[in-house]
Amino acid sequence: MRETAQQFRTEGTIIGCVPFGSGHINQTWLVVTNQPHLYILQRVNTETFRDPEGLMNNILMVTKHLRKQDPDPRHVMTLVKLRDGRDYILNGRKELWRMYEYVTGGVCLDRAETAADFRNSGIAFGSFQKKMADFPAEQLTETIPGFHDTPKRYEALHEAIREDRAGRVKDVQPEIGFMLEREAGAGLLQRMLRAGGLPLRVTHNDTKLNNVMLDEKTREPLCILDLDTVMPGLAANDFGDSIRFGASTAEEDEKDLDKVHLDLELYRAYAEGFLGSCGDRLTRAERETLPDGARIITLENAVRFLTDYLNGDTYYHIERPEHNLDRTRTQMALTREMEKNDGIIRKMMSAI
Ligand code: GN1
Ligand code: MG
Repeated sequence: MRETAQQFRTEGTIIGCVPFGSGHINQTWLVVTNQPHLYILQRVNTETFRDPEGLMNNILMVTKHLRKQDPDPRHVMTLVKLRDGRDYILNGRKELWRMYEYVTGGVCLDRAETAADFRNSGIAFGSFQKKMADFPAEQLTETIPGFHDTPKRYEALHEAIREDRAGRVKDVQPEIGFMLEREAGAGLLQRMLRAGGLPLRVTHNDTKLNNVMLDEKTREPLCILDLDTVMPGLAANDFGDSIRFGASTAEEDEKDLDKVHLDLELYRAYAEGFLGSCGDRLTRAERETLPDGARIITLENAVRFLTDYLNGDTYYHIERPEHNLDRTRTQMALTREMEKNDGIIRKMMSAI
């Protein structure tokens, strides 16, 4: 790995590479040198991202577009070139390696410590969307086709149930029942999109709180991380995935479900930040579907985690045998609370 890191134009000599972050798909290391400079080295999962060139082109175009509007190096991810001038390594084994400058003095949170932190992440994702609004979306590769096509995620669940590769179907009947009861409603946003009722935007599609970096001291938003899934998508999904992850009172893989609740104050704080920075760009239908986005993407994540559990844990990194099942259950608990509080949420949203 150090040999790989050495191919990039780092300042100083590389002393070591330490595993870093909490991503479920790619592998990430912090690269330490004998200079103050730090770097992030990543091996991108090319089983998941089947078009590595398209993905890296997206990132090059998107970071360039963002940098044009705000050149502060702490406000946008900066790729480090290779010594031979290339932007990334794609080797004969189809491994994709890339390096970023490490943004110093920033933090990424797995859980909001205060409502202000979460509001700031809403500002960050809202302004990301606003800055990307004039970018021609058709130039972007769809890095994972159908990524937030919820009915397609359901098809994968049905296949996993039919095949029952890990022999686990018998153990998760209540969870399967939960998903099936909600299947008909899960296609709402896709149907609206196809009927021309919602516009396609350039969206991030993985707007978890830990994908935004805040200033360690001031907690002001610095930059948006993980641009692998930036592609044409729905505003409601970006809003929704943030709520799913950050408005929860517990982490995504909490085992004790009594701890997992939807925090409406956090929900409101995020909505204020997000709408404050891009609300004027949204159509009325987009605004109205934001709570649907939150509920459906939470359900979608539950479906995806359960599918992976049934397939024998082949997609997400796991650290314990029932990790994907624990994740499924937290997402189910949050989905239920979003359903139960739908009226209150809509009232709250229309007052912002
Ligand atoms: C994955 O790797 P990470 O943690 O950034 C996943 C998201 C899920 C998320 C759940 C490419 O993101 O879609 O919502 O896990 N990314 C991909 O935590 O599948
Ligand atoms: Mg990600």
